[in-house]
Amino acid sequence: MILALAGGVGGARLANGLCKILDGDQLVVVVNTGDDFEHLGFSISPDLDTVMYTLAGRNNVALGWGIEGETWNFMQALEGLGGETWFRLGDRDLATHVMRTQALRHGDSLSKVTGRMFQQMQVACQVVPMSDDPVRTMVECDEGVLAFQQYFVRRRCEPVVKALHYEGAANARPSEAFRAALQDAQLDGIVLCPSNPFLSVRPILAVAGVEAMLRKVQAPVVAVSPIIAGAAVKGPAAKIMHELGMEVTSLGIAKFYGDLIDGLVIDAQDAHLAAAIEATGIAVAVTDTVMKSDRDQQKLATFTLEFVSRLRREQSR
Ligand code: FO1
Repeated sequence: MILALAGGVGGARLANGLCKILDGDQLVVVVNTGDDFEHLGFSISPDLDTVMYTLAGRNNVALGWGIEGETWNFMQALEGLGGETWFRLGDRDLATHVMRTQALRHGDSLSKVTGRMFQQMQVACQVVPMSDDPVRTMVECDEGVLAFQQYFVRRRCEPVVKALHYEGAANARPSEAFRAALQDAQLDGIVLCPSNPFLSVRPILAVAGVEAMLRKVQAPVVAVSPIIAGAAVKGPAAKIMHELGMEVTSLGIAKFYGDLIDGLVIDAQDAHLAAAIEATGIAVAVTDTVMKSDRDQQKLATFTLEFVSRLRREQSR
């Protein structure tokens, strides 16, 4: 069984590759909920939705979020009434937020409503939120402390980041399925998807007890670097690394995760960094990591799982 930690576009793409090559009961995908917020009366879970739409083959590729073939009548009507339109909710996407909000108000957990929606969308693998308790990523920047979506969407990631805080994480419990996967004797490996390390992976690791449980896992922990040739494929990962004084390379990613990971998959364009990364005690595997098509996603997923198997064989020697 494989446990994958994901959030955002890169994470959703690798999770999709893993979901396509593994049987439904062989994969648990845990998704960041630090980006979640309440807006216009709705409970919005952007990363869960990006993963759901991607795994269901319904993601809006051009936008990188939301549903394909989206229309915007609701937003236009809201604008006409003088409502808040900086965070765009498409007409189709709106149904997801209505369903989630209704279920949460009714007393269902985020795990429960997420499970139901993934089932309705006929996604085979298990996808769960990192926690059913609220965790909110807060961005300490040159404009003060901004709630995540204020920084990300409203301010277009322009403010200079000084630090990130995951409000509520210290008191949040991992979701039941997440905890069970971390403690499962059948766990063969953990994959940290090429998601933004600060905005997607760290919030998951910050949930109470998660990092300690992860460190106890015998199976290999492998990350896929989201940085290629000094840039992020998508999003502000490179900008944030630079602002936090980190080296914007796969070596910087290796140092960020440190001894939490056993291996790092890096892009062929960064092959020259392999020796320096291995010198930190982390094994390296090199391949093309850009995922555009479904085929790219499955190829990278297969490569990553082979790397996990190789590390497991080496461990047992
Ligand atoms: N991202 C934007 O850049 N602008 C938006 O208006 C926006 C709306 C939106 C609505 C629903 C949803 O699930 C995601 C949405 N996103 C939007 C994406 C989202 O804010 C970020 O991509 C993630 O939080 C970062 O992973």
